[in-house]
Amino acid sequence: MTMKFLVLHGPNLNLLGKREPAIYGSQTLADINSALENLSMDLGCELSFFQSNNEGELIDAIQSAVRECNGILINPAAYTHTSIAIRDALSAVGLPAVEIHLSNIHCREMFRHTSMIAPAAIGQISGFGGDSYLLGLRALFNYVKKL
Ligand code: CA2
Repeated sequence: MTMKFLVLHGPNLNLLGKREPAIYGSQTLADINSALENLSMDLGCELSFFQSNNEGELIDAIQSAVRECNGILINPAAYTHTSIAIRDALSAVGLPAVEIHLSNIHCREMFRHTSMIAPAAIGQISGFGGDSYLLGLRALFNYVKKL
């Protein structure tokens, strides 16, 4: 059976490439999704994509994924540092999840050093711009393949 993964993008990531390119780069979210789509064709897996600025919608998407997906690639954006609700949703569905960050959250402000999400993820990739997502998809794919 073809593996399916949900790619979740948190708040403000819809602004990628349009604001603050010095921090988050010039790639748009559509560019990142299309690079992921290309990689998924090489790997032979299927992706679905969802971006929301709303915590509850992200949680609904995580809950729905349990019926359709083998894993989740998630950049929770600022909810990384605050959302016990997203962490609980990931723990509840029990799907393998990889936490993604464009920037290296560990060399930015102190409040970004803590991730509420990390304990519910199989791993975290942070600091490689759009490549963080591609590295994360490879890691998730290899992890699920071995299950
Ligand atoms: O580095 C990342 O991927 C972050 O998850 C991005 C979040 C930030 O709060 C996290 O600490 C690290 C912010 C996403 C905001 O994206 C923007 C994109 C363009 C312009 C403004 C914000």
